[in-house]
Amino acid sequence: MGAGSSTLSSSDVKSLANKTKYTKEEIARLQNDFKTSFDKDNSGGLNFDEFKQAFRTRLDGWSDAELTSLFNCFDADKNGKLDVREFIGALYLLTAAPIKEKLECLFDVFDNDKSGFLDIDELVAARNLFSITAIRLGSGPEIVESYLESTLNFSNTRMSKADFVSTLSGNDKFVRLIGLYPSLCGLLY
Ligand SMILES: [Ca+2]
Ligand SMILES: [Ca+2]
Repeated sequence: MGAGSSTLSSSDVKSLANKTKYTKEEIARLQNDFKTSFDKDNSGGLNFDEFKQAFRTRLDGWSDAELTSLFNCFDADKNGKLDVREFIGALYLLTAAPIKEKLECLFDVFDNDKSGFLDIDELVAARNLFSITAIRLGSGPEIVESYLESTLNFSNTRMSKADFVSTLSGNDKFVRLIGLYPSLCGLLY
């Protein structure tokens, strides 16, 4: 790693373009934004604070514990910072990725004990965040509550990842409610 981690090789660009469907030009722009706007200390990676700053618009309302868990999902090589590949992967997941991929990541964030199930405490934490976020983004509290009651209710003592994903992936309503929609007006963020 080190100095090279804010630069992408041509095979990196190719594999990112494949996975994310970003064009090579978009990837070049993201790489430039990463260097000039987000990696403030020029370390070649975003530390936790830089990550929070970079995604503050979408993730306002998330607690530090939830953000840490999300950060760890994106930090594929577990070195405590997001290099440019991990950053582009994170941005893709929070915006343009298929709903299923977003939900799998969210499940991992809330499955605190990595048991493969959301137990009641974890489900409560997830519902709280989703509710706060959806209301902050302008949804009416009653609508949000009734939607969450019809999807993430507490009738089961625990919820598997497969249930979580299938329950919430029927349409894009959920990811829209919590702000993880593809960017508007052709913006990448
Ligand atoms: Ca990393
Ligand atoms: Ca669990």
